[in-house]
Amino acid sequence: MKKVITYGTYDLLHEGHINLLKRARALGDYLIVGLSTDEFNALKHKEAFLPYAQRKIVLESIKYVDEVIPEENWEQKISDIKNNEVDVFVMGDDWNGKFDELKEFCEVVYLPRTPIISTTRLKEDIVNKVKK
Ligand code: C2G
Repeated sequence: MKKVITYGTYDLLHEGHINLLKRARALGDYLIVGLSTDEFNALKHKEAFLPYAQRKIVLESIKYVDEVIPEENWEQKISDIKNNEVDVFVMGDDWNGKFDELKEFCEVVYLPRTPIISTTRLKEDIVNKVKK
């Protein structure tokens, strides 16, 4: 079984997230998502609109996702890859090159981001709509 792993906040799920998960899953037979905890998001200077528990429920309902584990720090990727016998690490190419050190442990694939859409933009659009 070829196992794939990817990481992210996956807040306010949108097409860009789904496109990434779909393509990541297609690279193997089993997809694990390391979902950023609220505490780790604080380290990323990122505040999710939805708490971890809700983001986890949403991710686990997606047909491309086989397992969700907590992402609590930057350093856990190597142990996650080893402990889960991961063959492929995938991220969107906004992270291009940032995780090349993982090439020692598995294949590293950066996939083109879906243009335009982002959680930040969604939040801005919602605020602007409500103001009208
Ligand atoms: N993504 C994408 N296209 C978009 C938006 C996001 O392909 N329009 C991808 C990102 O490249 C990432 C994944 O969807 O691979 C999740 O995006 P985020 O939730 O924004 O993840 P991020 O905050 O970048 O966290 O250790 C890695 C970090 O946890 C990544």
